[in-house]
Amino acid sequence: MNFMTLRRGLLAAALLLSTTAWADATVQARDGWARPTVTGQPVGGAYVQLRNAGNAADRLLGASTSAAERVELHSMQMSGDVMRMRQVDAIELPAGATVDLAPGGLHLMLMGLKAPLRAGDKLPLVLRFEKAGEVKTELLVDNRAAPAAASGHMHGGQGHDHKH
Ligand SMILES: [Cu+2]
Repeated sequence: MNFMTLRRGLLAAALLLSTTAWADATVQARDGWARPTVTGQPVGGAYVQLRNAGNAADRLLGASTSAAERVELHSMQMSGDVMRMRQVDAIELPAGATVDLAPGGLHLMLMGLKAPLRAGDKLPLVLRFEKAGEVKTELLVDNRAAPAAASGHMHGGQGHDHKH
């Protein structure tokens, strides 16, 4: 038994101990997309909507795609006048919550792209959750409008613009 198998076994045992966890461990991903990239661009932003339909909080711990060497979880924060992104260890997904990974906020960073992402491409994406385990979805490469116009989240008094 290797370490991963052992770890999964322990996880499964832990979930079985809390009576309703299995039935409620329903984490869904939808509307995954990524920005097109230009030749030579090593990284790309990717976004997806996560929903936890269960009664127990879960956490997104990581992701992977065959299109990139690895995927990082990033957040964006204002630092003075500049919007900066930084890597985070996990993205919390409270029970019953929907969390949008979207431009200007939490997102996935595809690191080490193997080829430029072209509009219309579909990339397989595997999301790894602490409790729900692996959730498979897809990223559609799509040239979407600027985030501030598309979602109300970043509106307000900040008055700063950023691109990511
Ligand atoms: Cu990023």
